Amino acid sequence: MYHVAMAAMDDESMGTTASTATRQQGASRNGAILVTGAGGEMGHGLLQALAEDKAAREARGESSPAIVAIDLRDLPADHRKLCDESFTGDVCDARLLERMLSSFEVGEIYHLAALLSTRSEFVPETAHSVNVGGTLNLLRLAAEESRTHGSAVRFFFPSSIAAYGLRDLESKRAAGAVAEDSFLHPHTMYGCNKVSGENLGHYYENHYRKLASDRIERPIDFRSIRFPGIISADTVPSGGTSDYGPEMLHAAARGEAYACFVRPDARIPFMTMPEAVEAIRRIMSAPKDRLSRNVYNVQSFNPSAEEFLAEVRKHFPQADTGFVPDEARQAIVDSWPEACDDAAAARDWGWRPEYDLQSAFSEYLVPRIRERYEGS
Ligand code: AKB
Repeated sequence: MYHVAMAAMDDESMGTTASTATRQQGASRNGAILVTGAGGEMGHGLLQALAEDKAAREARGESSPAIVAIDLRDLPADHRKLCDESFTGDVCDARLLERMLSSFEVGEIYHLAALLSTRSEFVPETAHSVNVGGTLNLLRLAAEESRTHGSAVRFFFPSSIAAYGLRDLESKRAAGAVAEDSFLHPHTMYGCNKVSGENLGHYYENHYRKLASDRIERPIDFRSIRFPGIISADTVPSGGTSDYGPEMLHAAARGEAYACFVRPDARIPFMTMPEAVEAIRRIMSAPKDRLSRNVYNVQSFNPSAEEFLAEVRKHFPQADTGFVPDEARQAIVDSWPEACDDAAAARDWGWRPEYDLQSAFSEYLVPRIRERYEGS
């Protein structure tokens, strides 16, 4: 396990690094699975899953690619121990990616690095640069790697319900559970970035360099899930607009007051983090000929904010939670669907929720959260 700090380097230190990391001409590189944004909420769960799969393959005597992580910040130790090498830096930094490629031949990518919906609304152009520019960097890297090793690079792109844009609350309620090809007019830069990422993935898989005489067919195998709000017992998200769910629960568990920034009737789909990681595992291991599309919906439950609070209070009766709607953030939530039709994911790659709202609390969230905050 090595950690290579590549963040914010000046030319001298980059020079030093370059001398050791110049792409090995002719030497073989280690096969690798690349995870960007590995230090985030989903990154930890995904690294754990990948490390488990790697250990299982090695226990069977099978060779297994290295797990390589990139994040803007140094990975926490518990993340770092799950991967073979980690790089600190920006996925928009082509030189960082080049130096990673000097040691590793990438066959699979999980591109988690992104600015979420709320934060992106304060710096929309930066969000575009990170969310779309970073994705383009990784797609190009994948296509070039495919040309090098001759196989399609399997590419996971986490999209979001933010890709949808229901015109208003009445339209949202009338639409009910939306399917993948409808209402794709996002109201946020983050949502625009997710739709862009989905379209870029489809282009790189099917049409990359369409007119070039030396184009290669299908350099990547692009797979994407439009995640709903995700609730983790281990981490509290930041910068998202679906954060009110996890924030409300974690505040109650810590015995802290919480002012929920959406109305009591606000309703969007959610799932737990373990379910999200399992969904990634499933879609990425599905035979390509089973997949009828690149992008899929999933959801586990879709409570209103007041139904969510009622569930919180079953376990934390003292929860000091009020509703203080933030009009602007509420408008974002009102543009997102109240439910997602996930029949295609169920049919094509066996998606099914592990929990409903009640069991998510009783079997996963509350036991883990009590352990985290109460040590019980
Ligand atoms: C957000 O709230 O921005 C994200 C999302 C729904 O994609 N959690």
